[in-house]
Amino acid sequence: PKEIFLKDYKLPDYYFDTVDLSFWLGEEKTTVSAKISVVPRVDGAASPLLLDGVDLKLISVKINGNELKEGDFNLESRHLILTSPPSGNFILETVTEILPQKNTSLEGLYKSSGNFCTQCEAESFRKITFYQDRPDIMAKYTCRIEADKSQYPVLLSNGNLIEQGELEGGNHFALWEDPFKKPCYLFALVAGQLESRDDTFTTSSGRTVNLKIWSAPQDLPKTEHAMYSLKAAMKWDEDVFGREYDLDIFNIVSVPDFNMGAMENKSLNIFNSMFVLASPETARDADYAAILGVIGHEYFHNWTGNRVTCRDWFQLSLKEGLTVFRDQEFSSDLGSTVKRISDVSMLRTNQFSEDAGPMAHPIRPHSYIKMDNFYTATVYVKGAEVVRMYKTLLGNQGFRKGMDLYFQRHDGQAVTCEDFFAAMRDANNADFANFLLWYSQAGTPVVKVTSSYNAEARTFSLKFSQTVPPTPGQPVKEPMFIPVAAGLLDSSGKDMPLSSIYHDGKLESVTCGGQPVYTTILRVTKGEEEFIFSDVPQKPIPSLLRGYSAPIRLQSDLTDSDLFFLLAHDSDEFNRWEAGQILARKLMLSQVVNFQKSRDLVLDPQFVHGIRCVLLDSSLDKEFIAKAISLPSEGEIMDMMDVADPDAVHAVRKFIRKQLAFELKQELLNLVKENRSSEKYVFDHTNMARRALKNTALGYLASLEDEEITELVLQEYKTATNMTDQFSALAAIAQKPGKARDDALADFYNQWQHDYVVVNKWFALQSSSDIPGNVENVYKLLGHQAFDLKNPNKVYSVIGGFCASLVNFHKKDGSGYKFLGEMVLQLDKLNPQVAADLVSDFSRWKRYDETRQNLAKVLIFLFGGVRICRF
Ligand code: BAL
Ligand code: ZN
Repeated sequence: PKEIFLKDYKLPDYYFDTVDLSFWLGEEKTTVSAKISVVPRVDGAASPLLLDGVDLKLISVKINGNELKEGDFNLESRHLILTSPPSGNFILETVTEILPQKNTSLEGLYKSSGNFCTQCEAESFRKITFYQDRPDIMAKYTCRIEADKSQYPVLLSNGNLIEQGELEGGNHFALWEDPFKKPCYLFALVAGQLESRDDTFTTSSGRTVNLKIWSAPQDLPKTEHAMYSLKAAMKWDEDVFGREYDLDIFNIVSVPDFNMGAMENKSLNIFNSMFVLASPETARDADYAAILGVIGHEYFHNWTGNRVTCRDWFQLSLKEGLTVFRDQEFSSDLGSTVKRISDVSMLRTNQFSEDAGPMAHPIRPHSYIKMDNFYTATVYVKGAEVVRMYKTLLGNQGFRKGMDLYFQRHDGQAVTCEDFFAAMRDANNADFANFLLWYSQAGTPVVKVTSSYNAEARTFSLKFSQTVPPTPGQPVKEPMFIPVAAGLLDSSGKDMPLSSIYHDGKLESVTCGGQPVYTTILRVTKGEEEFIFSDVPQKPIPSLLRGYSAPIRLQSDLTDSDLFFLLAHDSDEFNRWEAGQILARKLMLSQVVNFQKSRDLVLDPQFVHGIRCVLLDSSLDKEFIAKAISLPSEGEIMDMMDVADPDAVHAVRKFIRKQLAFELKQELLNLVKENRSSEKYVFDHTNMARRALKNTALGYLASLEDEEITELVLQEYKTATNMTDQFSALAAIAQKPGKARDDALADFYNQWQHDYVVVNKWFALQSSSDIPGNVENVYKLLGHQAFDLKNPNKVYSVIGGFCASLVNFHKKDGSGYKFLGEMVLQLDKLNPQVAADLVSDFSRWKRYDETRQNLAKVLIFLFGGVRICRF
């Protein structure tokens, strides 16, 4: 396959107006008939029409009813080329055969767990029929499905069901019509033995929408939370963005075998069952929250992605970054007060490492070989941060104005990131300087800030300097436009009123409606830049990058005592947490040096004191406390080192956790006691926060070598009345090898072996364990009766889970690399997309020491033999 460049984009020579598809779903093969009305872009021009097609058997092709003969077309391995189509509009009809039963790639049409199902994004519609498989071809579709009625009683596609009926031989059909133009990646078909949970939603204009969530009959009781989430998302999009749903039916289907988390096909969302199915006994709070977020995400795509779609795949972040931003806001508005903290942690863990490695790419890549490899943390999560910056700069109302203009201008169109930028700018008459660089420059900007107070002049200065590190293909970078939300704390910890700032030789007022503000947005746009706050009566402690207002690494001159002060007082919750994290990172890095020099590890008593104060502060939200006492991840610390040392980082993190548990044992025991509840499970903030704090405390305690604690944790496991508590206790027990661990894991499997979603959690808990030599256990899990290499969820649980334990994956004997290498080679034959995804766990091999690099090179040689090699 060849590399495709953004700069080479050309308008298509032909558009498709209507597409009538007809499927005969057979047991050996499926026949697909497509009737497409083709409209040349330029009247009278008759250039060849190139159709994409992969793994298709062409049966016939007709133009305007006349069958084409050999010579009228070229059939290549990935294309059907009509060499001289008629000038003017014409009707193209093709008949093809495909083999969904043999399709283990889970792309295009496939059959798994007894049902037919599709996945077309990004470029897999071409595995269903010959088509111009690109998102700027938007057409109106009908879809007729015929199949055996007893095996496939439910036949679903996009849009409205306009006809259905019986056919000879026990077969039946359904005819669906989608009144909205769509790109082919949003096409969907599902057929099988499914049942639905039904409900309705009344839109703001009074229309009734029928909602159906389909699953295997036995799973139906576990779709209640998904339905709640869907209705909440529909209401939220009306309230916050004025976006109403546009059809009379909305279907969600839960399937066990799916490459992605979910897919936003028009009115027929298909979901990986892990993001639909939940009950208090089988799903944790985190699962409930993820379902809410993913159901919201796919629903929100109806406007940001479907009604307004992408011109080409380089623009993926236009829909994904925007929709992730929308789902983050939705989850946050529905009560998750620490959502921002979780989202930033995710960005730091997954995206920062991508941005600093060989796969670094801007949120809008310049080129790709296989688009599937660009469904990345950068496109999604950094993309969402870029959208968030518009909101930070424009405020709620300005951002809404920009969104309204975007929909007004582009409804029904396939557009670009510049179109989004222009809508935001034009709706607000805004000066966005060089903001577009966020779309083209890769790498995480590093911003240094130094501060000084002038008591005589009553001014406080902040000097910024920024650099964007070089990334592959981009050795030199320009300064970015970075919005820095800033406030100043006085000596009592209160926010000082801010009224004016000297900047660029001018004194600028920062008041709002004549009133001083407590947080202001500094627009940092140059390599070096100074902002001087005027009228500052005492030396303040600055709180910078409040709410994490830009996706950067900020290096400030705040002292440890400033950071402890911010941890105790900042009115910005995010920065309060951040102060604790900076202190923890410094502490961990200092101990890594001790470990490497074989010196004793020590825990700074001031740090223990800071954590104790947070634990005992009853004014704080419990979910916030749980976050604030959690240490940065091992990956985050390794990212800060010149040469990553997984053994040292692991030992240090473990040491600090254990030492904290030792010092704070009584406080942690109290938290466990005070936050237990035997009441019925409720998914709301208060209860989730309580459980989060109790279980975080329990996790700390379980790191101690202490009989009494082992008893306590076992007791928590046995008396748990919901999965959140049961699984947390199991994870706590599983920290240490031994009989208690083995027994608890066996007991858990016995209890839940009938539930594959729960069994996947059980797999992941074991495979991601940091117990020494865990690779042997993981090999055993591959042979477990519940494991199946064809199911992506199981692969991610067992193989992906193993790679998440950095200390075992990067083990110096090379056993972890060898394991991944073997698995990837096997998987590449079954499901290349999942194989490629796992390889990304390996992309930062150059960050490690020479021994590990040499081991890694062997693997890279192996990967080079398969086409998934990405570095
Ligand atoms: N469009 C692919 C799945 C998602 O991001 O919604
Ligand atoms: Zn999405």
